[in-house]
Amino acid sequence: MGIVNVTPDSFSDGGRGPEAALMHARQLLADGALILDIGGESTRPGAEAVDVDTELGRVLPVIRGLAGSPALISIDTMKPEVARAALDAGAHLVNDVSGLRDPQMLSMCAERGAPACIMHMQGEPRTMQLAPHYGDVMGEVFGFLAAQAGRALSAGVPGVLLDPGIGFGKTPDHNLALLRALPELSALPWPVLVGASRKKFLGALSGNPQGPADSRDAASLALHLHAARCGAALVRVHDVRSHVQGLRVQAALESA
Ligand code: HH2
Repeated sequence: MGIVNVTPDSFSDGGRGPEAALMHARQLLADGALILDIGGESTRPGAEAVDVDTELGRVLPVIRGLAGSPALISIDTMKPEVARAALDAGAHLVNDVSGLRDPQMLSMCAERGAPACIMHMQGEPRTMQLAPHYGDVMGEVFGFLAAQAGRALSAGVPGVLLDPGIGFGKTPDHNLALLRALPELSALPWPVLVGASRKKFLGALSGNPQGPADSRDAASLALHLHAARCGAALVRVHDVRSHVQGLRVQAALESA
């Protein structure tokens, strides 16, 4: 899954208006992305929320511009109004970092027959990194995901992906514990998505704590290869080209 941020303020790869974002989306497809995740609101720690019209003004031209391309299109939003309009414009999947906690998002996905990515986040983006706290991080995160999957499917959502939400209300230790436990999440009956691309904790882990976000691509690939070995079905990434190469090599080694 290739990341297409149509935002001025994403922690990486923002600053593109709709036209430049559309060109970027086409490049990610040429690089081998299967799904494009289009987002018009940054969810980086501390980000301010944007209103529905602003978000729609960013994402709809990109989704419409991709009509007729072979891309599967995912809309990265927490707002049911944005998700609905994106589906009307041609999106196929709703990627909700708040994990369908809003009952209107859940019922809208069910009514529209749209599959959803359910991500775990403790709190909300503005404050989630101030003091993340868990009694039992795996139990709480995986328990939330399984419960939301059950709720969504029984409400009529046709399919779900589960995402542990790396960096969303989590310390580096929480992220690592969840990543080490991915085989447990993959053992549940739903496909798993992991999105750690360029996230800040990778800087410290890889001995590059001060570098810019795009200097963390090799670290991102190492982490996502681990996720794929642990059963993740999808990885959400900025640098599609290097991930396609790495995942192909890993798949070739495994098939031998
Ligand atoms: N991470 C981000 C945004 N959306 N969706 C899922 N399912 N999983 C993630 O880990 C995830 C996500 C944050 O990354 P990015 O879009 O690059 O940054 P920003 O939110 O600043 O636009």
